[in-house]
Amino acid sequence: MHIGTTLSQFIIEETRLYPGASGDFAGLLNDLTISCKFIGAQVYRGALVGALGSAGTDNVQGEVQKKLDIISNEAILKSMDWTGHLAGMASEEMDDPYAIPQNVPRGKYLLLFDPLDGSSNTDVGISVGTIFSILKAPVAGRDAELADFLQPGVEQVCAGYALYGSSNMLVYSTGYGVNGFTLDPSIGEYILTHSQMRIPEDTSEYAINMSNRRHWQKPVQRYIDELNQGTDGPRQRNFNMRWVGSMVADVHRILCRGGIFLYPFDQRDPKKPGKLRLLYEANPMSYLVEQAGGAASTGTTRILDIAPQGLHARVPVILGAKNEVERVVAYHRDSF
Ligand code: AHM
Ligand code: MG
Repeated sequence: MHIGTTLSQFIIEETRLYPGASGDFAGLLNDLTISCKFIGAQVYRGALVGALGSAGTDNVQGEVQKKLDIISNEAILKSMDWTGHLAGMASEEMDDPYAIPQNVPRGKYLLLFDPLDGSSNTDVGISVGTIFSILKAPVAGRDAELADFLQPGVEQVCAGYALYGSSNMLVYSTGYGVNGFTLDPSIGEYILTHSQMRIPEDTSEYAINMSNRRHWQKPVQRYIDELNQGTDGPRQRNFNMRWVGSMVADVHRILCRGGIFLYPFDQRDPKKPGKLRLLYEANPMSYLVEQAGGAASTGTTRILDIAPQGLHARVPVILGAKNEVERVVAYHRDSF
């Protein structure tokens, strides 16, 4: 019996790949993972500590906030704001970027996060997660401004998520592939369990909220209709559907056993070209998916190339198995 590679060990070893690294980044990532242990613990205690249910407030997107949204947001802010590694933070749960307290030195990184993605699922015992994206501050050592956060996803220096599922798992990438760690609650450490996760180029499994079919554009309707025709249709084989409704869980499944995930453009609200937010949902997940050999597109544009229009900008998301994503992109090209 031995402990295995701990996340802290792995982070330090990986940092050695970056000559001249100061250790700031390793410190930042280590601190962030402590919040993920804390949030996981609150999610798992759930009703025992009165953490389920709504908080009675709305966030900037007009969505009802759950108590756990607020607990998770505060946990990350408070465990990260004193570290000196950050010039600013931005979250799904806050209208504007969060300013680092006056007495703390300004660091060289920006942290963007969705503190509890899929939180409407907490009340019914379904997996949820924390998504994060780390950028370099354009100017280190001063307070970050809104414009500093509006960098395309290719600029991310790290992206990842914690999944609070049947285990608490931490999955991240700094550009050298994607690695997954499972929390061993008996010692309170994340241990490397999923080395170099890869997404096969082909798949027979897709994830989409089918109830929105009537709102989609033609290329996505065509793609999904063909999958649903199974052996009788042009794909000449059967496809299986899974939809957890927590992006972290749906993407985690794709990193573990392949698949394609779509939250496409839909025509319900012209002000919202999709449901998912670019900076702290689509970008970090697209980074992970590309690092694992998959692809991520809006249907017409590579997600990581998009110049963000605002902190909470939304985009259509189609990601996962490369050949399937390319097929959906080709259907878009054919129809416009
Ligand atoms: P949230 O950040 O408010 O939780 O919303 C994002 C979630 C994603 O995790 C998930 O893929 C999607 O919303 C599910 O949407 P729907 O309820 O339309 O199926
Ligand atoms: Mg979310």
